[in-house]
Amino acid sequence: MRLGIIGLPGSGKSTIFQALTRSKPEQQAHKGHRIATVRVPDSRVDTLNRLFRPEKTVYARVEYLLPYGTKAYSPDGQSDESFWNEVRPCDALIHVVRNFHQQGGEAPHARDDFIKLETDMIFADLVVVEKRIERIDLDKKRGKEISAEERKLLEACLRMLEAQRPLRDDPELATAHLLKGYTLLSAKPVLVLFNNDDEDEIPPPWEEPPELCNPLVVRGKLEMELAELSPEEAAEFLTAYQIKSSATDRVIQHSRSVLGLISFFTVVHKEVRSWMVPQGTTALDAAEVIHSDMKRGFIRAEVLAYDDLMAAATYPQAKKDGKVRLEGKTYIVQDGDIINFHFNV
Ligand SMILES: Nc1nc2c(ncn2[C@@H]2O[C@H](COP(=O)(O)OP(=O)(O)O)[C@@H](O)[C@H]2O)c(=O)[nH]1
Ligand SMILES: [Mg+2]
Repeated sequence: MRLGIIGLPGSGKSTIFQALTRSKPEQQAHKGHRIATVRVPDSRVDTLNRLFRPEKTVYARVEYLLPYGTKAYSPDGQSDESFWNEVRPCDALIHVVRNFHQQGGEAPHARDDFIKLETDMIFADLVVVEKRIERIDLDKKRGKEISAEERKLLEACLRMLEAQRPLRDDPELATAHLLKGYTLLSAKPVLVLFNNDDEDEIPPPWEEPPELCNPLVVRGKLEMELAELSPEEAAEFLTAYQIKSSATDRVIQHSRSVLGLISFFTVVHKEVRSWMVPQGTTALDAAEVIHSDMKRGFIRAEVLAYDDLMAAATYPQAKKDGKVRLEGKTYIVQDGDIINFHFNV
């Protein structure tokens, strides 16, 4: 899962990237976007570790992408597309909105800032969709075969975007398979992070919030300082500022639920490992996440639910209890499944 960090210049993207990924500040010489991966904490993996005592443990990871470009607005109102192009391949976006006071005193105007970037995103999609429709119509005129279904979907996108609505408001349209290749920005799930002052935990005033995108309040600067501390110092810091869990954990857990992701586990070759896949993933597609050979040579999946393992205490006991099931290609993987794929290539 790759999450792209977007926001107006000065909203705190770099600060939050550093907080989330515990990475170093930007180097002057660095050109291009930055990517850092972070492990997804999961207490079930810790428990499996105690039970199986593997030599190696691998946690599922999320990737954060910090664009290199900035969303600058030139005086003629032209906006630079390179910023958007950097985040197009991401699965979801984290929209950082300034809700802290700037040095010198400018008060935050979170709502306006949010709408400004949101509008820009919708416009960027509109350009893509219009161009594509033109192209299809031209092809049709020339007697080429076109996809009427795709044309219809694009038309539906056009209507929404022209009404200034992000495509994510229509989940079916936003996830339509035929539109995947266009990497439309407003179709991606969004998490809004209000970047607050150190002493402030309150979301910004918002009279009529748009269908707001899973907002979370973080204190970027504070969290960045927290990320630089040793675990012992961090624990003291958390208590002092009454922070229950760090932004890193909250953002990950939140993204998981917003994106509808579930975890399954594998215990093989002395390795316990967690994997994240979208809800509704079949056993066959889950196998492919591990290795394309596993999908190609798929025979069956041996599945044990995490809770059943906990109830039985050991794998052999769970097997005796009849809790270990053999499932086929179309089985829908459930959160917490421990899966042993049988395959042959
Ligand atoms: N007070 C305060 N300042 C912040 C916070 N987050 C970022 N800043 C400051 O705002 C400025 C812009 O932050 P930066 O992360 O570079 O924003 P970017 O342009 O979106 O990458 C820097 O001077 C930061 O130190 C915050 O949560 N509180
Ligand atoms: Mg920056």
